Amino acid sequence: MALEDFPRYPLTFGPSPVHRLDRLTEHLARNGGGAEIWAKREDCNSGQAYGGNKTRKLEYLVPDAIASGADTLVSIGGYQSNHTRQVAATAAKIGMKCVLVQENWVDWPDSLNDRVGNIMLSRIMGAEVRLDPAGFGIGFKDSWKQALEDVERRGGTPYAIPAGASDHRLGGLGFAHWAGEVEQQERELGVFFDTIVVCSVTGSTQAGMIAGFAGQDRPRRVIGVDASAKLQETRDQVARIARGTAELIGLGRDLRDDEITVLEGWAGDLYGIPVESTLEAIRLTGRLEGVIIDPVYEGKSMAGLIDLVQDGEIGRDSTVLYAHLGGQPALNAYSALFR
Ligand code: 5PA
Repeated sequence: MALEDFPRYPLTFGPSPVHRLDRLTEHLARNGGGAEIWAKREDCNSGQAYGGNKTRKLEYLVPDAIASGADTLVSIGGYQSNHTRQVAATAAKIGMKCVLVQENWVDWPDSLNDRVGNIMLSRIMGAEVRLDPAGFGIGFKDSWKQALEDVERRGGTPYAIPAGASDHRLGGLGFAHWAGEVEQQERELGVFFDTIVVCSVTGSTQAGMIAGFAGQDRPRRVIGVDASAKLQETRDQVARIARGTAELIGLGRDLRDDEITVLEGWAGDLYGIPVESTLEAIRLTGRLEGVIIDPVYEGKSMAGLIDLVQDGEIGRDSTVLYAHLGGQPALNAYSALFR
């Protein structure tokens, strides 16, 4: 099967915007860099609850959910999960119910952590939100199985969406599609992005990109920046999903190990806790571009981009595409950082 053979339920506005970050490019050039920086904006890709990277993945899961006869989407994430907020929005849009297990993934001392931002939006959209004290982990959890069983016991039919919609057969398709979209936009803009920088945690965003780009004529680097502080797990997950997705869309060859790059150095010690470089990246991007990024994911990948460009690891002749994957609602739970 090819990617085009998989049904896609439109949840996005269409191709997400791509634009050059002029002042950030100039700033990095003054500080040792030289690469040109552009962004592709998944943070404004949809009219449902601010969109984000999961909205793209869900475009490929929704037809499967509908075909399965389900009436309830069930998923899992941290209190400030962007993913579960997008599942709630998707359920609302397609007229299904939604049950969300929200775990205490981040030991973050904000008394409104389980009330504002993403979790508030999910409640507004009618999701049943279940708080659970379990800590960070992207695997399968008992609380999640319990949620699925409860839906069945009530006479409903659940459709299970794992953390980040990643550990799912179709989880990589959204960003394989994204890769084709990039190629099309490059043609329109007359530019070629030799390097993509993307944040990785549950892995199917980067994995989908890798599988999608692997089928294109011109090679490029997809640099994943780990934000989970569990590098080996992230790497394994990206590699596994990239290979599964490549096979699913009929790439016709194995992915090489050198096509799978996940770097560490910007996550700090813990998932969800920003470090100095995260905060600097957030302030810099805000002040130079008026672009807002979050302290859990995009602030960490932007910190990676900044260092890689300034150190020359991404060369002066490069044209970089920063994948802005969304996530700003979580900022509301981090207000103490910006007083
Ligand atoms: C997330 C994930 P992947 O999980 O596909 O690797 O994407 C990482 C990522 N940027 C990057 C933003 C804004 C994200 O929300 N978020 C998760 C969530 O529960 O929100 C899946 C962890």
